[in-house]
Amino acid sequence: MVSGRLVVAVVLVVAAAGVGALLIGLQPAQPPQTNTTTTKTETTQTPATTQPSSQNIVSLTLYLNDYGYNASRGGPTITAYVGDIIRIRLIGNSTGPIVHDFVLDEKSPSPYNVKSNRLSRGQTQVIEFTANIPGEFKYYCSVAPPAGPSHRDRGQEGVIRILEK
Ligand SMILES: [Cu+2]
Repeated sequence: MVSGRLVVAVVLVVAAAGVGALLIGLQPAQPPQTNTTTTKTETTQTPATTQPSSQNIVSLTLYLNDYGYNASRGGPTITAYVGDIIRIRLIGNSTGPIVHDFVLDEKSPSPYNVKSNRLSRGQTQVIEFTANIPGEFKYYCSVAPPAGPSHRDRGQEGVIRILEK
């Protein structure tokens, strides 16, 4: 009956080996080096650096008629605040060889020195200036024929008001 014992012993060894193998198998495997190098695609959100401009633009169109602005006499009252940019599109709209302009200068009287070209019918010019001095002034046409009344005397002038903020 020796062979029977041997068989039991062999079985035990095999069983032990099996348990060992099982234990090895149960060993927690090294966590796989998942190479997830979290490549953070930095979406650098550049903040909008649009500095809000506090400078307002007062924009208007004036037809240079005989003998007024947008009219046959006088002109619209232009109102702006100190610091505003005044942008005026001038359109020549005279008859015949007559020319007109837009002037805001010491003769207005005013502390400004704005003078457009003298425009004939169809000619245009955009003038722009900063309303940096408050007050109420007259803008006018400086054209004066050698004889007879000047355009201003004929009524070609208007009021511009620059208000304190
Ligand atoms: Cu004129």
